[in-house]
Amino acid sequence: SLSEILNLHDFESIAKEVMPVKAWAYYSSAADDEITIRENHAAYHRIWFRPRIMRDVTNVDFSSTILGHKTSMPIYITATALGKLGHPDGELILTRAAAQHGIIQMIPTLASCSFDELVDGAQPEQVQFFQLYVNKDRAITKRIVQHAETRGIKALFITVDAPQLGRREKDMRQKFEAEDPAEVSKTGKDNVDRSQGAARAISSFIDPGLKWSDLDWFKSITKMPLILKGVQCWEDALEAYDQGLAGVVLSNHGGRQLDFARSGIEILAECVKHLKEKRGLTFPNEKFQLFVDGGVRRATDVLKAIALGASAVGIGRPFLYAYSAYGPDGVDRALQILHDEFEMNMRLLGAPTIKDVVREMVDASNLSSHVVAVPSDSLFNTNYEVMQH
Ligand code: HOC
Repeated sequence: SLSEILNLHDFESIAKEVMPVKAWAYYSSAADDEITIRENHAAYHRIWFRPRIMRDVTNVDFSSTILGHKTSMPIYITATALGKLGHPDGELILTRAAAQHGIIQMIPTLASCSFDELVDGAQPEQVQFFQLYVNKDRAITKRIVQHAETRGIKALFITVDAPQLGRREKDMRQKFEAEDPAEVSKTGKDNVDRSQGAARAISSFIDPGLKWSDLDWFKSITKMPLILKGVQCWEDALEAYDQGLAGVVLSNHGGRQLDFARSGIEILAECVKHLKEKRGLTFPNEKFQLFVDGGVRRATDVLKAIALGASAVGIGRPFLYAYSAYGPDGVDRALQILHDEFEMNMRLLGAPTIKDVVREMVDASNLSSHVVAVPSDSLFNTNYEVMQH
């Protein structure tokens, strides 16, 4: 039962047992040998805490802001596609959970629910972001972006790590039927290859021709803050800063694109160093924000990212597993667990507020050592099993 679920890993183990194979294959799959998806999580195991003592942690407050908007915890629900594969209500479950827990949801381009359904499902003051896949037909992209702005979306996260689909072999072994209930409306029903999994069927419209100079066009069609999602080295983070963007998400797309891409948390450390050296920036920074996603399963993971300079951290798959296994109650429980973990770990760290979670509280000297870590949790075991087949 749900009361036996004690951490975010548990949802994954249960989801694997109860989800339809096709849905499990799509959500859990990652590129090639699934090395990066494991590294995303394992990298956090190479960072250690340096807690401070006697700092009056009777009350701890882990509320924060993301791009100037309040959040009850320094996390957001990141974009993931095809939400109805796991539950008939799909992403709407996440919209409601975000409202209930005071956090921000990033609406995906490839949601199973329509964009308007997810905006209409939000509370009046609820903040939502939008994740954009850029269409080969820029008129469509312009319409989507301007509609998002009109509907009150507060920031546009442009995905830049997917000029071509990574090979997710678990997913490729499945067929994605035309009548699948998770079918996304935007992609059209014809001329798509449905024989090799969901991702291939839904992604043919994405433009591999996207380039830096297109940013001027984006700036001309919207006033929303622009953030690049999928930056993987300091050079590109620096370029984004120089182009006047509001931030970057240091992400490898949940390990689903380029296998052997490094973890977001490792890229974070690199970006903080180089943006300080080359532009004098310190982090967290209100004007240019760094976000991380991939492999986050514990509040301690989030606190490590915050200490290293992230403004907030995106969490994706765990919420999909939570609602696939338990419906809305699962997501509620997942967020409650994170809440409890924040409270306890901030006390133990000696940080009464998120601003007190500073660089000196972590030892990241081994972060880039690329030791193959073998964490004994379900994320590792799940993928290890897959690799044996
Ligand atoms: C070529 C673009 O984000 C996923 C989704 C959709 C894939 C788009 C890839 O499955 O990771």
